[in-house]
Amino acid sequence: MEQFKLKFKEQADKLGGEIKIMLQEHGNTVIGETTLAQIYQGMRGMTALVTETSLLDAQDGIRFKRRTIPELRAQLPKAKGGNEPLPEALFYLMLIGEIPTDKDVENLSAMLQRRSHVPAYVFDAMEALPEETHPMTQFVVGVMALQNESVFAKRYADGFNKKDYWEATLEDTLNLIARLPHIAAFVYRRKYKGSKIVQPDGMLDWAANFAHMLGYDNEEFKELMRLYMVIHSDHEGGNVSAHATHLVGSALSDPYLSYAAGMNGLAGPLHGLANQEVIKWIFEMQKELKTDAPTSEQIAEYVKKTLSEGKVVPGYGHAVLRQTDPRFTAQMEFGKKHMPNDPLVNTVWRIYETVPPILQGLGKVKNPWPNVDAHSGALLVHYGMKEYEYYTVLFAVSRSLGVLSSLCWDRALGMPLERPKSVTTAAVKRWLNKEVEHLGD
Ligand code: CMX
Repeated sequence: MEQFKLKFKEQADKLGGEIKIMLQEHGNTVIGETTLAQIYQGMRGMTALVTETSLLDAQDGIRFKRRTIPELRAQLPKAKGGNEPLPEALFYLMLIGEIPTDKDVENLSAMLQRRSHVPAYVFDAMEALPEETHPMTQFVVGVMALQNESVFAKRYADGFNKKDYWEATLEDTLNLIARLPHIAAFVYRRKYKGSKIVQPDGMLDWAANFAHMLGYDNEEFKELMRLYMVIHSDHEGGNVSAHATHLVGSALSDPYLSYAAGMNGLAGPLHGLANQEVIKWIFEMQKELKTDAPTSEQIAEYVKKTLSEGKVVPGYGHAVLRQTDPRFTAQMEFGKKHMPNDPLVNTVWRIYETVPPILQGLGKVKNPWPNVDAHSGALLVHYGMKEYEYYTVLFAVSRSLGVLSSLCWDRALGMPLERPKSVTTAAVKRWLNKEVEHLGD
């Protein structure tokens, strides 16, 4: 068995043992109360999941093994001549729990390269869709077609010991992560570049090869892809894409089925699709105002118009964060370094100065600050990627690193079927009227 797999198994066995003892000693410890409002209002603040890959702090943002985004940018290995962290290194950290050496990352990149072949029938399935089909739909259809390759599904059908679930899950995870950039690049080249496919370059790292297959060989764009793939990868377990992947995986659906479910959630405008909505909204603003450099006053007026039409300001707000998202800040730093005078990027920064006080003034928005999606599109447009409907596919490729690592942990720790209790409003009323003793009776 590959060294990487053995190392993961070692970590999982150690943690599994610790959890067993912890539950024997503290299994009945109460961790909080659930209010009626919480079950009607999206379960905000309800601790109900365990996710090993990352932990979100409302003020400091996401942490991976206690490391913040700025720390990751400083500590994770880089490509030769590059300054941004390699996503393979973060994947290693999420599974093995330590910062890898350059050699570890090289081995992992090579392992992904070896597994990256996508069978022709997958592309045929995507080709069968009308070209105008949304890129996220084309992408998920590709993933679903590839499900035929699932090692977990095959071994389960043959009947295998539950002790081996983790290994088949990790096998599928590695294969899927290796192949996703090919599926994603195919969607882009098919829809926007007349199906002129770019062959992979086996000498490049995972993110740089993805950039290359998309048709962007600019070194700065490759750096952007490395940063992009790192910062979008994971945001603890309760967000829609991570939670959906985990939930579906809890039925022992294989990693292809589980990841596809998560990505259908990512394709919602309140989640990952917000990155396309941001650029669409800015382009519409520029068109209406007849300028590519709107002033703060013009932006403020446009924001008020958006709100008066009953729409959200895309890229702002968050269910957990209560500060500017450090993933926004990391992209802002990238912009200041590589394109300080770009008009669109400057507009994103002017929006950042203008929107928070307006949202604060509404008195109901819990977080008026920008999230990751407020910035990403402007950086892509700078390098010529203007097809904003495609942006969520980039997010999806990155998110595979986090949600599939989590699925490996789920299987290795023997996480059970997820099945919380639900109630009807009639049952709630009966309970409030004291007609029954327990909610749900
Ligand atoms: N613009 C306008 N109104 C907003 C808002 C925004 N950016 N963010 C929140 N609000 C509103 C909500 O719609 C809600 O209004 P109602 O009470 O009238 O329904 C109210 O403020 C309270 O919402 P909240 O508790 O602050 O936020 P939630 O946890 O319910 O929702 C989120 C979080 C992200 C869905 C919301 O802030 C939003 O819709 N933002 C815009 C879309 C976006 O950027 N999504 C991407 C999030 C990051 C990601 O997953 O990729």
